[in-house]
Amino acid sequence: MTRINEPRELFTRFNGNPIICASDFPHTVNAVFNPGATEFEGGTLLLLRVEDRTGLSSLVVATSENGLTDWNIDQTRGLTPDADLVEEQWGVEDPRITRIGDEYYVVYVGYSAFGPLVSLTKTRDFVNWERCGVLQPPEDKDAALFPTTFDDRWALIHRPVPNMPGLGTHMWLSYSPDLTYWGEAQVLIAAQRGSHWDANKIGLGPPPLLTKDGWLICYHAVRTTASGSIYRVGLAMLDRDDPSTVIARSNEWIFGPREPYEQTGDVPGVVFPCGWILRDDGDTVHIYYGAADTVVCVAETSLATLLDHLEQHPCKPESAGGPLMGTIGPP
Ligand code: M1P
Repeated sequence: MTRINEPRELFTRFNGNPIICASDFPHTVNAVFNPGATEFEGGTLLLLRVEDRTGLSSLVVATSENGLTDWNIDQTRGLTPDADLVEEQWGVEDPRITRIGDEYYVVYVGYSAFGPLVSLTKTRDFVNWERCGVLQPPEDKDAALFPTTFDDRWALIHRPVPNMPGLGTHMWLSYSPDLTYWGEAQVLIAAQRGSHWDANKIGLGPPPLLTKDGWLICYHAVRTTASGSIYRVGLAMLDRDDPSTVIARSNEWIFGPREPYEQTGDVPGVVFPCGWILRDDGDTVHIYYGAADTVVCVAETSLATLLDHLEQHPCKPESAGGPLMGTIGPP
């Protein structure tokens, strides 16, 4: 039976959701959410954001053979904030994992006393880490690397926050020859204005996924209502050779909070994906997300469905003054 007001969504939630919660840990944990995801040693590895009751977060590994059930939390693997680093003074959060060769590059939010910033670390085994430093100063979040270079430059999508109210919070793209020095910063996708689902504040979800049509990205948008914020997810496509060129952007959100575990928790009304995996059949996509900043969940879709949706639901230029950028400037 269809429930009242049940929207048609492109993703099917796993009926065993939530797949990981605080009570799965042997010690006191406040919340576990916003995991990065990758295939690792023949299974699925999640890098969980685990917030303890001090309020600070660290990153902990969980693995599963089928990516859905029987999660093994491995507290010997993960990234603990380095108390000697000012950029991790208040914890590490929201990892995005990009595999490059045999290494896993993890872009994460370092919570410094000067504000949240974007940091990079890399690993081969999720036990030993090589920190690569701060990529973007505060306030900046929601960042991930592309797995390839463009004209010998690495590319990073990130989300700086302007320190003037009312200007919106948008997704940016920056390049680097060496993963240390970043420049050529440019707005990639601007938040819309007014009543659009993705008005005012947006940010990247999982790392870009290469498809036949280009780099598929999903991003979250925050809608402010009388009852609080709603975090929903939409799609965009970037040119395969020039990721600064946005080919398409969906005009509607495709995944939003609905289930009780998404509506109840520390921050109700939040779905926040940081990882997705395209399975070996080349079509099945598992998206891993934090729900209500409290638990970890997974949903499934097919790549063909996402590509088709993007094609069928383009953002109309006139609705935003431009499909991609036209929202910047005076209201
Ligand atoms: O509470 C929802 C999310 O809020 C922040 O995301 P953003 O800055 O993109 O709005 C983050 O703190 C995130 O961890 C959290 O899930």
